[in-house]
Amino acid sequence: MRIIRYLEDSQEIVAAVTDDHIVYPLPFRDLMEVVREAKHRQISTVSYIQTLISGKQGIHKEIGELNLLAPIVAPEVWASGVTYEKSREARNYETVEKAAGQETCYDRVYNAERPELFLKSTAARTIGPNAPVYLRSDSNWQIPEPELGLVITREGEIVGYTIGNDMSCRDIEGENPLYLPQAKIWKHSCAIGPAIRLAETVEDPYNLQIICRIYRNDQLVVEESANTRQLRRRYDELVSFLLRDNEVFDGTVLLTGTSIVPPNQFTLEDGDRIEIEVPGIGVLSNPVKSPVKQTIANK
Ligand code: DO4
Ligand code: MG
Repeated sequence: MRIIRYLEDSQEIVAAVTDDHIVYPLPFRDLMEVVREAKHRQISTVSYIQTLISGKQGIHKEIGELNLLAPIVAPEVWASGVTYEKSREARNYETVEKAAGQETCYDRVYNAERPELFLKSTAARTIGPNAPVYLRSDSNWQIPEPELGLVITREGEIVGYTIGNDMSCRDIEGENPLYLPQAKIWKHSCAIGPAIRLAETVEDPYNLQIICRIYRNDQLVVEESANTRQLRRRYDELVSFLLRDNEVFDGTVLLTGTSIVPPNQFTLEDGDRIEIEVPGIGVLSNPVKSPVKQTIANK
C-alpha cells in the first residue's frame, strides 16, 4: 500500500493506493496524522487504513494521471553520504584532496563507525513529482543522485519508503569538501516522491532496485541501476545517528545515499528530464531548469 498527495480543484488530497491501483482519498491532511491515529488505536497503519477504505468505491487510476504533489511535506530532508562503494569511487574521482596512495575523507567515512549525515533540504526547498529541479548558476558539473528515502517519525520509526533526488554539484564539492552545503543545498535541489510505500508492506527493504534514466531532447542519454543490497549500512543505524542528541520531526525524510553516478563526463542541462524508479514505489520524474529560465519564469 502506498500513500500519495495530489491536487484536485485546488484541494490537497491525501490518498491510499492499493496494489491494484485503486486510489482512496483519506480524511487526513498527511500520512503522519494517519500514523498517529493508528498508534492511538493500537493497530498498524495498514490495518487502520483498511478500516477506513473498507466498503468505499475508490478511483481506478494510475497515479501518473493525477496532479501529484510531494507525498509528504517533510519538515526536513536529511541525507547520508558515501554509503555505497560507487559513491566513494565518484567522490574520490572528483576531489582535489586525492593524493596517490593516500586515504581521503571519503575512504575514511565509508569505513568509519559514524556515517556521514547532512541536512539536505527544508520543506520550502523540496519539490514533488513533475516540478522542475533547478541547476545552480555557478556549477558546470551537476548530477542527480537517486536515493531511497526513509520516512520517519519523531521517535525515529521508519514508517515508509520514498524516492529522493539529492541533486549535487560535483565540481563544488570536489574543489573542497567543506563546500558540501553549497554543493547540495539550493532552491529546488531536492525532489521526493511520487509515493510513500508503507514500511509494513515492503518485504525486504535491502532488496530494492533503483533505476535512473535521463532524457535529453526526448532521447535516453543515461540509464543506470543499482540495488539497496549494495548499501554498506543498516537503515536503523543511519536513523539512530540522526537522532543522537538531535530533535527530528514527524515526517522527516532521511535519504540513504547514492549508488548511481552518471558517467564522469556527464553534466545535467536545461531541458533534461530525470526519472528515478523504484519498483513498488513508482517513478519520480522531474524536468531540469537552468537559473536563466527560472528567472524568466518567476517574473
Ligand atoms: O560526501 C558527499 C555526499 C555523498 C552523497 O550525497 C552520497 O553518497 O549520496
Ligand atoms: Mg547523495
